[in-house]
Parts: sequence; structure tokens; C-alpha cells
Amino acid sequence: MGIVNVTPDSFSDGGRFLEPGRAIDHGRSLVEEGADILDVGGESTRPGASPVSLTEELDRVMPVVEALADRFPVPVSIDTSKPAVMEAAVACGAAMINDVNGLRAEGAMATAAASGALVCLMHMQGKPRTMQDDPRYKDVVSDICDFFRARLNECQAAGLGKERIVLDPGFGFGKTLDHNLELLRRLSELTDLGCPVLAGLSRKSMLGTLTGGRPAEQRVHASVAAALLAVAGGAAVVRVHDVAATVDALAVFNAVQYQNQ
Ligand code: HH2
Repeated sequence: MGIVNVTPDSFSDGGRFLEPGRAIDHGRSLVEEGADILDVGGESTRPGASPVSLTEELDRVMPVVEALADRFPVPVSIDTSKPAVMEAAVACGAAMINDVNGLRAEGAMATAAASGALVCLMHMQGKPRTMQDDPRYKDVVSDICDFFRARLNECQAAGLGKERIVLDPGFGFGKTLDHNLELLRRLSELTDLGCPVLAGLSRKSMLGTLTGGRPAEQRVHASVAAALLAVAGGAAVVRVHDVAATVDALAVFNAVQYQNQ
């Protein structure tokens, strides 16, 4: 899954693709590099980011979703927590809703269920503004699995079946470095819930910490390592900024895992 951030303030590429033409060109490059899904977002979720109004978010993402869905042969995902954005994006061709808030906003569950789209349910403890202040868990993996079991039940009750759901533990969303490492180490426990797992580790600050403080644009190698570890742990989808590098690494991984067996 290649990331198309149509924002002025995303933590690693804020402002680079705010203009729709640039975002669309970026989407094209990611498809050429081998992305199988494009994830379009119009609101940064980094700690401390300013909330974006509905009109502003629609203005940012809609021309991009529409053009990408129309021109390229890969599914387009809309990264939003707002039901009105979900609805509009699916009406314009988005095939997937990626909600970092796990469909907890009022109306989000019903909208996603009615849309017929695939849904990525992400786990986040707290709210973006304060989520990194002092995150705590009894056992980070079991607590997140419990959260997903409850969400899956609610989805089922709302008419959103498991076959349309992808689960994402939400690396960096209300998690310390140790929580993130524990999650990556035990990612396979999430696959036991019976849905594909998505992992988003690309350029995240935990990788900066682990590499002696590298800034976001210098975290490509660390991101590729993290993506491979996630796939080795059972992730079906990795959400990344650096598609070409990740695709090459996965070619090696897949050859070792699956060829001549
Ligand atoms: N991470 C970010 C945004 N959306 N969605 C899912 N499912 N999983 C993630 O880990 C995830 C996500 C944050 O990354 P990015 O989009 O690059 O930054 P920003 O939120 O600052 O735009």
C-alpha cells in the first residue's frame, strides 16, 4: 500500500503533494514502482497535528481519489475518520476505507457498512494530540486483540462482515517504543483473529529512535527492515512511503519463502 498524503503537515512528506496534480503524479509513480493499493489521506494524524474541517478534507482528497480511481488499475483507499469523507470517496471510486479511529466516530460504522467497501480498522489509544503522553497497557498485544474482538462484534452487528475487514495494530498510535517492538515481535497473534493484518511502520519515529535519531527522510532502510519483519510476522499489507525499495526487499523475501516449495 503506497501512501499519498494530500496534506501540508504530514510528519514525513507534509506539503509535497498538497496540490492535486502533484498528488496524482505521486500516485502514478507509486503504481509504477509496484504499489498494489494507494492510500489517500487529507488529514495528518501525527501527534499534535491540527484537525481539518470536513470541507477542507473533501477539497484536498476528492480530486485525487477520483483521478487515481479512474486512471490506475489498483484499488484506492481513503484514509479518513469522517463518515462524510468515506461516503464521498467511495462514491467516486474508492474501494477501501482506512480509519485510524477504528470506525468510532458517530455514524462511521453505519457509513462503512453501507458503503460495500473494504475497511481497515486501526487501533489507537487516546487521540492524536495526546496519544503519546503516557500510553499504558496490561499486555499490549492481548489488549489490542481484545479491542479488535469487540470491534469485530460491533461490525458484525452493523452488517459489516469479517470478510471485508483488515486489522491494523496502529504502530505509534498511543504506543511507546517498547509497545511497538512487542507488537512487531508478536504480530502473528493478531492474524489469529481471522482477518488480514496491515502494518504501517514506514518512517515512523520509532525507527528514528532505533537508528540514532535519523530524520524521517533518512529512515528508508529502517522502514524496509520493519516492513519485512511485519510480513514475516504475517502482515498481508504494508503501508509504506518508499514503495520501490519495499517491493525489491519483498521480492527477495518471497523468493526465499515461496519458490521451489
Ligand atoms: N499511519 C499513519 C496514517 N494512517 N493508517 C493505518 N491503517 N496505519 C498506520 O499505521 C497509519 C495510517 C501515519 O503516517 P503518515 O500518513 O505518513 O503521516 P501523517 O498521519 O502525519 O499524514
